[in-house]
Amino acid sequence: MMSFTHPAPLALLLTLAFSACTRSPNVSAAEPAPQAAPVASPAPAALPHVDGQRALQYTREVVALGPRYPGSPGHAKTEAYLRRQLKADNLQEDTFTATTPAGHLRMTNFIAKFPGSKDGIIVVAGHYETLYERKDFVGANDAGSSTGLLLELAHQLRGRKLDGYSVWLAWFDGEEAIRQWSESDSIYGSKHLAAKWQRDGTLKKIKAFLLLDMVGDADLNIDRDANSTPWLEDVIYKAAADLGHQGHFFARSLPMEDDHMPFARVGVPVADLIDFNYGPNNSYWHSPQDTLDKLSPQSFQIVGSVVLETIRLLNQG
Ligand code: 1BN
Ligand code: ZN
Repeated sequence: MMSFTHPAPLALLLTLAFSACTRSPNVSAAEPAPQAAPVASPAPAALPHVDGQRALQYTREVVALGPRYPGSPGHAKTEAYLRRQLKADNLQEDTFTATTPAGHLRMTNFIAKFPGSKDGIIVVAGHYETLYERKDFVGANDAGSSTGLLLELAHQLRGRKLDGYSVWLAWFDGEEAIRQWSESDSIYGSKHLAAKWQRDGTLKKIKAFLLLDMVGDADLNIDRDANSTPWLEDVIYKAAADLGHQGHFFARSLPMEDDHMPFARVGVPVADLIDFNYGPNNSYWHSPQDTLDKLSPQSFQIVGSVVLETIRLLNQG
């Protein structure tokens, strides 16, 4: 049985020692199957180890479905793909009708729940849809990367007994503006889910909300978001430093408006892990150049392992 409760150096050693057995033998061929991670004897189950190649493979498969803006064929295919990948994961679908400048649009958030022994929830989220009516934009990094990395986190958490807080993974719809980014025209999915979780009491149980966006850039520099919760960013930085990845974190600080804001506004501790410098002067952002060749498995591995280490630290505190 894996545990998040080992001291960091031991956890790291065991992670490294067992990392070979956590890899799927053939992740570059067919769509990775949504199987439970092995838990049976004789070998003890490995600690979760993020496989950057597999995260990139999930991303590749999502990108291959085409532009995935609400109402597009690629969006419907992505919904079906997420359902297939997450069918073993207590998947909840949150479908709603968004009122947008283009009229009423049907949107769906997906939430996969991995129960823990401790009272409280850590949410890790990202968005999966792409820019509205942009047929020239496949969004490999924005936000194929977070879609793929969240699927790899699900792969790691699947079938494990979590000793700490429950971990809920969320794939948001409707992050991008339909016409022009504003408070009313953006982040439709996260606004909807935060309001729903406020009504049903879920928000009170959330200990931390970690947002992933644009995390696959080969030139990885995660910004420190001035709208996020400082103590939670400090935990993330400690996690990064403990793993030797601090050089990729928080060299620059800037305020980000993104899917974490509806949760921040109602008092949930939040952190937006975003690399908002994508290509020369951020020129690949929202451009047809946001393609798979700009991404690296190492970046997925770094961000994913920092997320898991952050969860382990939060469980200790
Ligand atoms: C991030 C990726 N965002 C959209 N796609 C949020 C954002 C909105 C970033 C406006 C900068 C400006
Ligand atoms: Zn975007």
